Formats: sequence, structure tokens, C-alpha cells
Amino acid sequence: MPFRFTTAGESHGKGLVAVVEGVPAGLRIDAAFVDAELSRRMQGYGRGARMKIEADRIEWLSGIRAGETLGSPIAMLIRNRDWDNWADVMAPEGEGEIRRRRVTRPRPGHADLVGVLKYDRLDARDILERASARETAARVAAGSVARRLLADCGVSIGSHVVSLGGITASRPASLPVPLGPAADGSPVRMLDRSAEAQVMARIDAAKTAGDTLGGEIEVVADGLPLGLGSHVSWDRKLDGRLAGILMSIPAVKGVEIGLGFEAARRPGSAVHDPIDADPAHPTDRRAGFRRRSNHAGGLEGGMTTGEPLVVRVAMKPIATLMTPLATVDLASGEPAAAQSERSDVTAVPAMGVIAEALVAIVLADAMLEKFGGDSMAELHRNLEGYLAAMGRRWDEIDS
Ligand code: EPS
Repeated sequence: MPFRFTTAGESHGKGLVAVVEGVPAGLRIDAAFVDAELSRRMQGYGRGARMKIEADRIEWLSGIRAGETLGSPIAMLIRNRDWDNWADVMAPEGEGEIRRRRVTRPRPGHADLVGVLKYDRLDARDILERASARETAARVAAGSVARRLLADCGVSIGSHVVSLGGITASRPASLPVPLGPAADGSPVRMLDRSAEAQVMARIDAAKTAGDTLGGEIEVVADGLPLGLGSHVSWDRKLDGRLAGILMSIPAVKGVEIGLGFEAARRPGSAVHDPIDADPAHPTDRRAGFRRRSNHAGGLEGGMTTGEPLVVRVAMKPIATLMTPLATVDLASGEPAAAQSERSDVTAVPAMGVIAEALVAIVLADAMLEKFGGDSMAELHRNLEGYLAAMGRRWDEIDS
């Protein structure tokens, strides 16, 4: 993986860290760019009280000088403001409040029970603090670096909410450009404003009932050159790389590309995208070909076609219910109501922003794999050289 990243941090610990490796030298980026993405992730109707406490922003720890990447590992810190309220429970040393406030009633649908058993812990907090979706803030920080690299190469990424709480938005014939700001203008990140009001009412009703809601988002990436990823080996196929990383988002249960599951229900003639020649644009991102439709979602044979990449992601409802489900108290072995911690009614709008960041990471990785480069100038030279060579194929056809 040319673009590598890792994260560290617990939900109510001191903070989160993201470390990114493999970014060429000379990419211009500032903290405000990353912070804007972090702020997008914190929005969305249905979020809980925690988002009023936090104001996520990064501090550069390494890898940047005078507003440019150095080619060295980039480390970023996001401090948890809530740490001040949890320092006694989360103290790295000394027992403090730790034993007195044990979590022993695991939530169905959460990592609590299996984690406690597998890691041989007495307190489910030892599991839930890291299983918490708070960690996705660090992923968005890492993804912002990938997004910036892609933007420099003419690739843009946006997302919108397709359904929430069982209410499906109608999809416009053509998506707004740019997609991100259009969706961000809605409290539930939906383009269909009539569905938006119904969704908000459903979130209110779920909150009153102590329940939670899931939903689906769609990510679209535009401007990708044809030929990222590869058909030659299973682990180089972009479909699998995208699905794998997106399925790692907490509570995500499904990923579709292009028509997705619908393609399994149609005959081939109503699925595959007929090809036309477009020799007037020999060096564009599609190398002088275009499709009459994009049911493939921009991928064929595990490689980008140059059409927009379209990926949908489905999230189950959050496992923390204020009207709790049945469980077993691990301290007594008796039936009990599951732990109900402060949480969100839904985080589907935020999940779209997280999915954008992870799609950006896979695409930046594929871009660096194909075009390499220790500097951004070298990456650009390689990309332009490739597109020019694609265009020269048309000269041979003409002659
Ligand atoms: C989360 C529970 C809530 C969410 C949290 C994820 O936090 P808390 O337990 O502090 O109320 O707000 O999400 C975030 C903190 C975040 O930044 O997205 C959980 O249990 O997964």
C-alpha cells in the first residue's frame, strides 16, 4: 500500500492520533482544510450531546513544513475536549474511579460482549472506548490528506444520504456539482428536501421512543483516470479494496458499487454500459471512450473506467438504545437491561463524510500505486505522460 495510515485513541481518552505514510513531498495542505472535513463529520440531525462538547481540529505533529508535505510520515493530533470530564475514569495509571464505574451489561449489536470475553476484561469500557465511532474522526483526518492529493490531480469526492430510518430520498436525474456542499446544506445531507422533513420527524420519534435509526449513503468520485486498480490479482481489484475499507466503518453492513444488488436481478443487456468512441477527446480521463450509462459505477475488472465512481454504503442503527434491549449482567449472571450510555439517534449523515474519506484513501493509494513519485511534480508528470500515451493510440487507429 503506497498510502498507509493508522489511528490511535479512545473515545474519552486524551485524544486521537492519525499517522499517514506515503504522501509525496510538495503537496500543499493546511490545517483549515482538514478541520473543515472534521467539522462536516460532526454535523447531522440526530447526533447526541457529545457533538456539542467537541470542536474537532488537528494539530500537526510531523510531516509538514511551510504548508507543504515533506514526504515523511504525517502525524496529526485531535484532542478530546470531553477528556476533562472523563480523566478519572480513563486515567492511564492508578485505579481512580475505574473499578467503581464498571460497565457489565453488554449492548446487543455492540462489540461489548465478545470483546470482554475475547480480551479477558471485567469492564466493557475497556472495549467500547476503542469500538466507539469516535475513532472515525482520525480516519477523516487521514482521509483529508488523501482528498487533498486527489484534488491536486483533478479528482473530487462527495456524498449524499440516500435513505434514513426507512425513508428513501428520490435521486435527481443528475447529481449537483459539486455534490458535497449541496448535501451539506441539508441537516440530514439529503438532496431530496421533501424526504428531509419526513426523516427529521422520524428521528424525533425515534429519540422519544429511545430508539436508533440506520440508513444508506452514496459516495461519488469524479475525474478519475481510466486504469486505477488491476484485474490481475484479487487484492489489486479496486472493488474489493473499496468494499473492505468501507465495511470497516462501525455499524456498516453492506456496500454496493454502481447498480449493486440490482444488477443481479436484471439481464445483461440491461446492466452493462455500451461503449462509444470519443476520439475528439483522446487524452481525457476516459482516453477517448465513453459509456451510454454508468451502471458499473465506474469500475470494470477491478479498474476505473474514467466514469464517475459510485459506491453506496448501508449502516445499521446504532447499538446504544435509550430504551435498552435484554442482556445478561456479567457481574451477576442475571438477566438485565443493556447499558444505555449517552449516544446518537443516528449518525448516517456523518457516515457519508467518513465513507468519502475512506474512498479517498483507497483512490489516493491506487493513484500512487499507478503513478508513484517522491514529489507531487513527479506524480503529475507520470499522470500526464500516461494520459498522453493513451491519446496516441488514436493516432495509430487513424493512420
Ligand atoms: C459513540 C457514542 C457517542 C457518540 C460517539 C460515538 O459518544 P459519547 O459516548 O461520548 O456520547 O457521540 O461519536 C463521537 C464521539 C464522534 O466523534 O463521532 C459510540 O458509542 O460509538
